[in-house]
Amino acid sequence: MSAKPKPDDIEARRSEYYARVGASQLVPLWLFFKDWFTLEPHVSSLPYRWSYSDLRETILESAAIVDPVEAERRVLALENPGLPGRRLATESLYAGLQLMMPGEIAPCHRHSPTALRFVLESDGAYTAVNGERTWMSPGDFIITPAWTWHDHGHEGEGPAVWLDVLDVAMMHLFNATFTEHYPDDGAPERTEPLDTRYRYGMNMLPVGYERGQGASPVFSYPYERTGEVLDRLKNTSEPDRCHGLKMEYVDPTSGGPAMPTISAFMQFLPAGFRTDGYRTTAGTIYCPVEGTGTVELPGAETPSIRYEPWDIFVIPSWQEFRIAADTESRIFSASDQAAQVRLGIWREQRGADAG
Ligand code: GTQ
Repeated sequence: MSAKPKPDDIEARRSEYYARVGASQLVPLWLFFKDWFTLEPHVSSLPYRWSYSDLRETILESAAIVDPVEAERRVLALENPGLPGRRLATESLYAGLQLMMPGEIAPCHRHSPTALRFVLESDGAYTAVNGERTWMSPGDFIITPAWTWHDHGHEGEGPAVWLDVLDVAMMHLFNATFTEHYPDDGAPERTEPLDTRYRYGMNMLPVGYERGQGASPVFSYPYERTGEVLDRLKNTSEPDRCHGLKMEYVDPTSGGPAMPTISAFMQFLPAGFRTDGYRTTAGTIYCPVEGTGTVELPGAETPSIRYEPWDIFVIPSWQEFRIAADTESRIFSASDQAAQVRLGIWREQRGADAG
């Protein structure tokens, strides 16, 4: 019969046991079960805002320090203050601000991480995806699907600045990161601009087109169209209590998110609109295009964040928030919702009691 050990024995026996199993690369689950299987997400990233007027000045200075050929990409990563040294905006997403000056070229490469660009300033810059150029204008949303060749150039005037969001942390987690540089500093043969839009983005598909699991074959979503959509719908739609009028950028061949890992949206909030409390497990990076307002963050160390056009702010996973628009606002956002939905783990909670 095994007697229950005496209380004075137990601590010593446990310590001895933990040391012994530890030496064999074993760890008792009961020592960390509660740390791991939390009742709710324990989130390290913090709500944070980068003001564009500060960012702009800082990124422009980098033009005198490094060129995009030496740098590969001239980008300042937006590092979340809750993730020091991690180079990430949220636990799963990297965000960076990229600068191109007139006449510059950023060399052609490809990588397994998926990228999106959201254009803040550009008059004559382009990004090419597998040889097809798309010209960039403020508010344009452009994707660079995993493993597609891409290079950027600037043939116009003034600085071109855009936000990059990449799923690098997910690729690192899976140890699935590959990068390749186009041979001999070249680039794929140029194809006709707009080819993919006419082929896949006009409510028709080539006969025999096989829908893949990957990203949208249409890679450019001009703001001219996005803005027109919001303008058309704002007067005829009742705004959602939590989102206002919010539209998702989709793969027109599947109806699903434009990228398999990252979801992207544009939302419209009327002047004076204050959203209901809301939270989601998808930590989100925002970039307002128009309007000013306040993001209220009940329970957070920073109780609120002000926003102006082109600021970039982060709302972490499971952080309750409301957006109060002072003036009519249009806000771009990107999150890992697409990946979470595919994995069957995405959650949201609507309503003022979310926190
Ligand atoms: O433009 O290809 O911000 O490869 C980070 C990695 C941008 C790009 C980034 C990249 C790029």
